[in-house]
Amino acid sequence: MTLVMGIVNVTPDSFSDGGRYVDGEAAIDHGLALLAAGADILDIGGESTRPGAERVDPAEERARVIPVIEALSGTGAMLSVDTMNAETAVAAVAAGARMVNDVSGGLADPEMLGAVAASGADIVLQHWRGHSADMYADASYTDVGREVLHELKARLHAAAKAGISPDRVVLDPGIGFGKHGDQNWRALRALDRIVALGPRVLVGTSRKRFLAETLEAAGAPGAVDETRRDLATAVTSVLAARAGAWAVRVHDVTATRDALAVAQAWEQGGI
Ligand code: PMM
Repeated sequence: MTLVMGIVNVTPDSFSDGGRYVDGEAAIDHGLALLAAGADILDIGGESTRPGAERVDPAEERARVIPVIEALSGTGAMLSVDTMNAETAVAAVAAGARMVNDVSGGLADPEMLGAVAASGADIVLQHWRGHSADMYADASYTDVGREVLHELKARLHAAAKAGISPDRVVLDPGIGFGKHGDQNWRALRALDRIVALGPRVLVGTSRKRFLAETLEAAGAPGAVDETRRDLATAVTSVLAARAGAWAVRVHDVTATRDALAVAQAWEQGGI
């Protein structure tokens, strides 16, 4: 079954958890709660990538995430660090992370691919066209699916050249990163072609703006609150699983686990 990656943001702001998990103790508790809810992987990040967000000083980023990784590594859970900084990635692996989730696919820090190669960790290479402060500057495509596919293939080759074999790579279409509204849906239509490249594939749609826009356009009237975004995320998780995704990255682990279990029963004709 598709794995569920629970999100632990150790930041004062993010796409959606604004201010709730700023302190380390709360982040550790949140990580434990996600594991209790059935998360297979925890993704721990100290830098917001919300559109418009400014960069965080790498030393501050490490001060946020390392104690949380150290504390959660005692659980034996698979931990991933959400960072674009090579030094943070190396420190996180030393603290117990087994995977580096780089939303820039190794583009933001020229040291990243070499550092991960040497660390022995796996790496998530996400489709990315620029930092959050100016995320939409390059959001123009003639064929989103083809371009995402092509650019991910280029990152896969760069990783191989740095000494990271494809079995250590996870590809991610980068939903919400340099993509407006429907561009996200078109990138998701390319998921089976991304899966066909060979490496594992991760999909992150959780609570993202394009889901709210879709519900506003087509769903029931009224405010699109967190509950409705989580329900929409559970649906995209099932569809990502059906397209062959190895894992989905979500805030609400319970909703997605439930949706995946129901879809599996449907496909198998029983539980
Ligand atoms: N999305 C966010 C942060 N990190 N990492 C991967 N691999 N894929 C994503 O889609 C992704 C990510 C932004 O979401 P958040 O601020 O709500 O965590």
